[in-house]
Amino acid sequence: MQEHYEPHIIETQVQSQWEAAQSFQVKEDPQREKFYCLAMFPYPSGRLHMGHVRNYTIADVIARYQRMQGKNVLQPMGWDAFGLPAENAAIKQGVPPASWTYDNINHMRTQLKRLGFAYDWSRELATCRPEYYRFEQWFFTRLFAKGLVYKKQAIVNWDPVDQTVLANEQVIDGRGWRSGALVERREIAQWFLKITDYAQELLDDLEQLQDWPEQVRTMQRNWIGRSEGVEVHFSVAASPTPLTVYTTRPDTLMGVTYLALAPEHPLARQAAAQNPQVADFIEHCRHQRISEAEMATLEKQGVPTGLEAIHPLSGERIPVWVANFVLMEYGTGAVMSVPAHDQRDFEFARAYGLPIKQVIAPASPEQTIDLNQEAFTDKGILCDSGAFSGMDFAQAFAAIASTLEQRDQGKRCVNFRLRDWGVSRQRYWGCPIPMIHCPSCGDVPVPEAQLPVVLPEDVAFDGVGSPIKKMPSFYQTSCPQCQGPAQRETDTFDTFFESSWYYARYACPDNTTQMLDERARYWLPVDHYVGGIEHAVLHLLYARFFHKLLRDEGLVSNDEPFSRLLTQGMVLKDGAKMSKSKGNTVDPQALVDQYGADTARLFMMFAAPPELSLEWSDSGVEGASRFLKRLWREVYAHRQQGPAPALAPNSLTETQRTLRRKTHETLRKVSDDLGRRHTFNTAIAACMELLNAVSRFEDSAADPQAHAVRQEALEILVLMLAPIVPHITQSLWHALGHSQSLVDIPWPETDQSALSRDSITYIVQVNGKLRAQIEVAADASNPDIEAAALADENVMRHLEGKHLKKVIVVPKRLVNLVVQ
Ligand code: HQ5
Ligand code: ZN
Repeated sequence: MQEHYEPHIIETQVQSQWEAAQSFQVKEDPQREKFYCLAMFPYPSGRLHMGHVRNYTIADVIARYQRMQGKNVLQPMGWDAFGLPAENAAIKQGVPPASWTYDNINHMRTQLKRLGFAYDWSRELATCRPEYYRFEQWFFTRLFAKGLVYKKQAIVNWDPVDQTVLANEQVIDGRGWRSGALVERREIAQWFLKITDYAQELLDDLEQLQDWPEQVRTMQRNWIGRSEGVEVHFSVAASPTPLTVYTTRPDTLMGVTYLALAPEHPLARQAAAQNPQVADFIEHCRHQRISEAEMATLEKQGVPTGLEAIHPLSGERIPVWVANFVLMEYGTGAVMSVPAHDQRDFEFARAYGLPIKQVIAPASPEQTIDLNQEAFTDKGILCDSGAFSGMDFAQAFAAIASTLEQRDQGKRCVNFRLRDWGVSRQRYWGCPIPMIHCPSCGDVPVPEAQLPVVLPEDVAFDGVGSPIKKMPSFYQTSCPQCQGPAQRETDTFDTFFESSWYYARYACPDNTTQMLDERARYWLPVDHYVGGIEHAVLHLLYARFFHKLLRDEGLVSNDEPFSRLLTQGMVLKDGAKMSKSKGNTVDPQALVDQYGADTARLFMMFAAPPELSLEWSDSGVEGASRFLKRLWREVYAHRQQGPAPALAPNSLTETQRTLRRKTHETLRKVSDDLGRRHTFNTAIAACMELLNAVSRFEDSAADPQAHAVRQEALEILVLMLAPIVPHITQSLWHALGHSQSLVDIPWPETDQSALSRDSITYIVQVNGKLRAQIEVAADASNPDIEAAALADENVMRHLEGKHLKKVIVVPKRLVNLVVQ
């Protein structure tokens, strides 16, 4: 053993031992309990960020701990390789997206290996490889055959100068990020997956996910947004078809004073043909790309169409407006407006002088409302609503819905806020959508035998449109049905398509003929998934949806992909998120170069519990490094005294027994912290305390049992720290006299007999209130315990002037004194 801790030397050595022994390659073994641990795979953006290091360290600690529990642990790694960053870099640096991506993968793989993560690298995958994406192309054609895929017109951001579609993040203050041109809304045909068919199941199955953070389940629940309401049909004088709106507040129907249409609504277009003011307004809205998120801050604008609708119950004529706050993508693209009972409708009505009609009064007479100031949005009692006046919300809902249904003017329905998933991207660096458009047969899927549709990687990329849209050798083809000339789809998939099933493909990445095989049924579901909260909704919802699609295709056998989820907090510096734009990043490479991987890992795990944000601190890193050096020194000094004899637990001195007790108490706590609570920071703190106790432990060289007790303490300490700092512990394990690799050693067992104390702590209560804690001998009799309780000073104070009625002794726990 070297006298000094030299992390770089030992880390390289240990890593090559793992590599030579293929320590982390795993096979299916039905005899053993499996554990599938997964961290969200990275975009190969260039170099690792400190956030990646944290994310991957957390997962690695869990994986290594579970392996020590004897489980067959799978922990794979791969690359979420398609997407916009590669295109942006290609424009900036003039390198093709493919080579930029592969270079980054190579660099980041080296970085991950340097950190010592226990990955089964034989399963590595990159989503930009045809070996991977061919199967999602095949799966898409299966979904098409089942009617779960359809094409419809949808709105995109259009840059009129670059003649290209922009992603939302490429639109800055309404202008194209490259050209600076005012971005327009444009409708183009795009492919959609019917996630709404699974909305109810996606909602219901959240109940199964008890080991997910409640926050994430709530976010998904809200995103799915199930509501019960009524569809109401308003007939419109100039239109043969009625105008349909959806409302969750049919009780307010008598308070409707106008209707509002989305600018893209067909009736709005019809009005625009007659009315130049409407046409101008619709044109104006084309330049406002409004996401739902922006809606709250949007200035509400509108114009009257001149059309009038007939109120289904009162028969009154009410005006129809076009308004920028109504989205065509949501509901029916038209809403009924009740200014007295909806704040947005209220503001709009005030701005445009539309009537405000109260139809709901507060249920409680104490509640005062002021409809000159704001809408009254609570549920209450109906007023001024004809036959419905006096009803509460539930009664009015039922009565109004039934009336509408009887008259064929509406119907009850369940609505979801969730929209179908638009998967088309007008981008180059993505998986080609495997469809062919034939002038006579329409949209035809690419036949299985012709898959994959390979994305050409060797292209000139200038950022003005996608190269494959300009490449006849790519898009010209023949129709699989009629053999006539036809055009390939040149759009590519949203990259969430690839990340929706990668976790399953790790089970069988080498299968060249099937998307998934029986190995997926062995490994799935993922037992522990670790990743950022930014994926709480989209990625995690799409993956859950995809899993159900895979199940319905017979490819997996359970309902949910991820049994347990841990969302780690951010890495901050000076209180702010580390980011390039803020210029406050710390490069993990520099950290590893200076201190080694173990210090980086230890710092990450010690500085905060995993769910909370972690504040970067140079002194924290120093502290982690010092601890490892001290651990090394302690083992070195210990081994200088030669090998330890066998431990004889029954012939120990008091001091020796105390250290043993500390060792096993620490082990019991750390097992719970790592295995159940996932509070790695408190586990490390306990290990630090144990090392302190070892340092303080007086062991006269003359007593061989002292040496044995310390040997045990150090061995257990090394084993407990192994998941967190796997390199130094592997070295120290050998130094402590073991030849077997540490990665094959099971988690140590707590020796209950070492825990038994000579004294027991009792709580003393007076009339149920805690008044003292006393130490009594483990073999003390009840009268002894009683006497000790009564002798306590604080207890005596509370007994003064009182009469002791009864003493209750709960063995090993408490004494309650009942007084009057
Ligand atoms: C973090 C940072 C950076 C990253 N490829 C997708 C992705 O987010 C994941 C797919 C499953 C959709 C965390 C982040 C995520 C993991 C990979 N991270 N802080 N890739 N500054 O490269 O915590 O939350 O951006 O879990 O690292 O991030 S990624
Ligand atoms: Zn055809």
